[in-house]
Amino acid sequence: MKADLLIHHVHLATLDDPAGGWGELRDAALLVQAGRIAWLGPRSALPAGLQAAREHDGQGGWLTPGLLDCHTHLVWAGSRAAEIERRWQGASYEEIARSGGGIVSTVQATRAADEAALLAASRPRLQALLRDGVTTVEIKSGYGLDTETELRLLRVARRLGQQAGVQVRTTFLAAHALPPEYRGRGDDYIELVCREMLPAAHAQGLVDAVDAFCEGIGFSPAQTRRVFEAARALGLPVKLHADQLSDLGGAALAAEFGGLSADHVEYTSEASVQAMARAGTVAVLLPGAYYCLRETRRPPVEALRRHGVPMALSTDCNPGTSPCTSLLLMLHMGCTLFGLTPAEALHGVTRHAARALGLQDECGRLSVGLRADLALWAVDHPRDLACQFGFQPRLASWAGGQAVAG
Ligand code: DI6
Ligand code: FE
Repeated sequence: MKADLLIHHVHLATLDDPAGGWGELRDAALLVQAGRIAWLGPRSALPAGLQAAREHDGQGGWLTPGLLDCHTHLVWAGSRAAEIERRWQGASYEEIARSGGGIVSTVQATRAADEAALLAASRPRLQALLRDGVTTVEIKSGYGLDTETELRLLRVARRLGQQAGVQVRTTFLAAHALPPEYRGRGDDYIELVCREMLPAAHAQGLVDAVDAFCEGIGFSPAQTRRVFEAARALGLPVKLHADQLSDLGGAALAAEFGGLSADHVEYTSEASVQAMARAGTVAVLLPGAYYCLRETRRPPVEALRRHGVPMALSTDCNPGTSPCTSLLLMLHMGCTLFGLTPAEALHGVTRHAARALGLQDECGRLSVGLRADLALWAVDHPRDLACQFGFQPRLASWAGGQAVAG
């Protein structure tokens, strides 16, 4: 047997267990051929006559699937530090948004930034995620809110992935906030999103999924439904910022459209959880935003478990509510703040995160035939990845069998 890469002297946590186990395999080895996992098993069972072009000594560490950050707004310009300071002095996120700050202030800075400036501002954020073992990142548009800038954001997102050699999935989120020039004309803006912006972005092959911010300070369920119908007409999957600050039935709406995921879900009702379970919609939990906004209402983790809704975890990396570039920290917060188990948290950034992106047959598990997206960790057990925070346990990672720098 021939292989491009042999990784040996490792333990594996395959996360390839629908029952939620670690999939532990001690004293193991893994082979990569043509960017895919070609073999894995106990080292003692390595195929006879193996010819590996390269070998990597795992130093007795743990090899897991490369992590997926399945919900980010990683491409933006400008800073919202002053606004976060205002919040610490007592102003609420909604107050700031309604007074022209919030998302709209990032939109102004982003519209003024060209592609090179956006790449330069965003690359360090991506690099930081990669140092946490991330090999797939979802990046949303939504800080342009006009056709030209939304397309620019999606192009920059794709380019970042190409330059870093990792998988980037792009989500169209023009229905993120109402641009100032459409004040009082939300329906007209949604018309523009559906008739012009989304078709233009899709025609350029820049859209993997469509998202919206369904919220009192965002768009109504009726407006969200129009965006989803436009997505469906183009054959694009949907996901939704749902029930983050109030229960508008967003998660159920996402489920009704067979959504890949409903994200945030702090205020999601049990009926909506049941709708998600029926539709196979993943709940993406975002503890960074919950923490940063000092939210007290937790997502309904118990109900999600009871109804078998897969839970993913993500950074929500964005300038206003989760200025965070550590997915490992989200594992810890998922356990501390939301009551997940370490195994649930790890599944949330691998198997279930892949599903939230429609990539469940591509990555997120260690299994023969899947992409060789791998992360190698200097830990005693993979649960340490969730139990610690601020450590930098990554020894190496590979995307499609290629070493990831960072
Ligand atoms: N919910 C969020 O947490 C982010 N977007 C959204 O719809 C926040 C975006 C921002 O404040 O810039
Ligand atoms: Fe978000």
